[in-house]
Amino acid sequence: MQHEDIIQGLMQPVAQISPKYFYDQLGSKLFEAITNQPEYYPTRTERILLEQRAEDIKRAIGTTHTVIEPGAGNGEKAQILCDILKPQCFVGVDISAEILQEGVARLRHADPNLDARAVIADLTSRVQLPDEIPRERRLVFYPGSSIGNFDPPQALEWLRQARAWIDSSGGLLIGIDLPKEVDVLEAAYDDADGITARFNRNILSHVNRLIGSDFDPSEWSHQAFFNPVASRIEMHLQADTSQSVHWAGGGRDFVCGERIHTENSYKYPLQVFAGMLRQAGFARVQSWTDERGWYALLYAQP
Ligand code: AVI
Repeated sequence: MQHEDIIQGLMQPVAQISPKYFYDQLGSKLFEAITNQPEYYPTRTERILLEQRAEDIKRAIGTTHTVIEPGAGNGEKAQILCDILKPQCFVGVDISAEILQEGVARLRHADPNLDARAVIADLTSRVQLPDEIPRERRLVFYPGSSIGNFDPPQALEWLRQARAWIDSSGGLLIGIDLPKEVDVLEAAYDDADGITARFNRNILSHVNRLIGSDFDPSEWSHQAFFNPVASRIEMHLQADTSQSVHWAGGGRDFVCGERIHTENSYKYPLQVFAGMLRQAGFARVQSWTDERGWYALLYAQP
């Protein structure tokens, strides 16, 4: 059955839904809105870091033939990097076809000489890149601290996949969110305008469409807190009332206060993450951080 993984997750002792299901059309728009909230510092901090350190980053990376961006979304960050590196080819990989295709079209419009392509793929599985993409001088660009949404073993597996996409002439430029004061972290995942709460609840509407369930999103509250043991923000949806939810061939009762775990966002200390890069086959690692030490960009080479 399609989306069997969703049902399996919902039937776990602590119900869970993969964060990849946040990103239907509305979810992708809400995520974009989150990145503009004053509390959500990662996107802004990364953009400023990229712009301020452009010369150093360019010097470290050198000539790049192809930029590959998994999770490219609307191509906004790709635009900044392509302006800095001037590659000949850009390959955006994303699960949201429409937004990616618009983003790639925008990049092509900004630079008609750029060979910009879209590869629609689910990044939670191994992705095979089309053979015609040249192997030399590839740069895998993974901004936005998206690596933080994988659990550490999956993150390591992802870094190994990135290593397999490049040869010895290539590299990986990756953004990570660093540990910091709990208040700052928790506010970033629970903004005053309630956009993150809407984003979290919207996963239930998406799941309803995918598996034919009858979740009532208005019966669930957004929860976001820092788990210091695992060094991660956890997002959950908490049932406001006891309720029964049904889907084709099954269902589950939730008691008032019971939670569905929807996301982890890991905050890695720089040295811990540099160690993971080495484990994944990247021998040389350089990094840049903002003045507050909140966010880091790392450039890793084989
Ligand atoms: C996409 N990802 C890096 C975001 C994060 O910060 O973990 C997703 C997000 N969830 C809530 N706010 C933002």
